[in-house]
Amino acid sequence: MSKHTQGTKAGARRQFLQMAGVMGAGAALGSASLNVFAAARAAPDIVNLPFANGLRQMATFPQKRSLILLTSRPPQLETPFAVYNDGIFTPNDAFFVRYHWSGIPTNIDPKTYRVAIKGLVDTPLSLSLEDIKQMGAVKLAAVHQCSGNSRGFSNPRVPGGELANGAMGNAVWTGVPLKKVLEKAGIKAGAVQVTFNGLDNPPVGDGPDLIKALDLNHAMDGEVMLAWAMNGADLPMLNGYPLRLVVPGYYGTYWVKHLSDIEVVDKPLANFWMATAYRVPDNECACVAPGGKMEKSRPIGRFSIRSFITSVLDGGKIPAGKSTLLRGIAFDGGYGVTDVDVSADGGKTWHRAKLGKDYGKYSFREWTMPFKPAKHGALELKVRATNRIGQTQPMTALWNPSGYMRNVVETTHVTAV
Ligand SMILES: Nc1nc2c(c(=O)[nH]1)N[C@H]1C(S)=C(S)[C@@H](COP(=O)(O)O)O[C@H]1N2
Ligand SMILES: [Mo]
Repeated sequence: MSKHTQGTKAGARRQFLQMAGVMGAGAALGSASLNVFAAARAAPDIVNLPFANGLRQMATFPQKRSLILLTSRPPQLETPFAVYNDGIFTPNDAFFVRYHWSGIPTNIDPKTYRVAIKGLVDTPLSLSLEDIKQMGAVKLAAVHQCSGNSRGFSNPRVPGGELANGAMGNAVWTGVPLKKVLEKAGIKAGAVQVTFNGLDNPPVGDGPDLIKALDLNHAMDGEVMLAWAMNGADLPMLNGYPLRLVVPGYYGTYWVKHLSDIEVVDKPLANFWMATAYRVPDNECACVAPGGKMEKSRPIGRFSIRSFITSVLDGGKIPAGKSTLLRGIAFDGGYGVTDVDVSADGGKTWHRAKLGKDYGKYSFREWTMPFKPAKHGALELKVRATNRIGQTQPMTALWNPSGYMRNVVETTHVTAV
């Protein structure tokens, strides 16, 4: 569980200033006022994520409240964990941000914006935002989560953005099913996959542009959508304005932002982003022995099942001899969470929690459990979810070389006082 307020603020600030001194103050502090987002600015706060090198600045970017800054070029922002206790849907201004390249669009005219539907289609299309919206809107509650969410906890540690648990969020997405758009264009025989590109680009010519692909049957499942709104408002620029792909139950790497080109192709896309990056061990657990290598790999797919306690954070206090309502969230890759169990003795005994309102199988699901510690002292709270197909969370963390799909049973240390 994230200890976002671990340690004293003054102590952390001192460490941060020392770090800034080592790096050169300009590199550490000046980077938050990047010119691609002149309005972005460092908010006067820092947090210490509970792993090595976990010191982060808080920063405010356009349309965003103060979020945890991982990098400013490209913008990578993490949601402070406390936000997940505010409600089952993550506010747009608190939603995490992740880009691979700093050549990102900062200003898109919705009148001239077009998305191309091309490749193996009967009728190539160039659709405006209005054209898309007029194809009919559907709404779907779905969790969006980066493959590397929680990577910072990997042990042994792995390369990549050192994230705590804040690279996830839940929203109601409004859009048109991709199926409808592809049917309008007409898919030709021989089609195998559909590829997706966005308006962002590598800042230098030689980096691989982020293009992702879905198998044709997945693209045509009627659930994958081109979304223009989340939680009832236009997508924030940093979350893919004016149109992004939503791939319910699948990791964020497929949720291409600022869509510009959708191409139907006759063979599997084998670019860097499909053939090299975002791959997991090709076995049941998507894991290898800690520190080991992948023998055979496959593209990352559906979310592993997870659950969190949100009502009390690690290091927190709850009253002894009095009932407290523990609360949290659970989600999975789209089969539907059926059970959430809570332990207050480090996993020896488990008690079934009550599930909250069901917003659909792709949404966060709230859980609650009244809990009355009999006596004062330290407690290890644990939470474990199970889904409709019997998937559950491991007691010890699974490991893979990219730190993807973390879903260990979380432990929240609290003191009954
Ligand atoms: N155009 C574009 N789309 C993208 C990416 C990107 O770099 N560029 N990154 C992907 C990854 S890895 C993630 S986790 C999500 C992040 O979406 P968000 O910034 O809205 O949270 O966007 C995906 N779509
Ligand atoms: Mo990601």
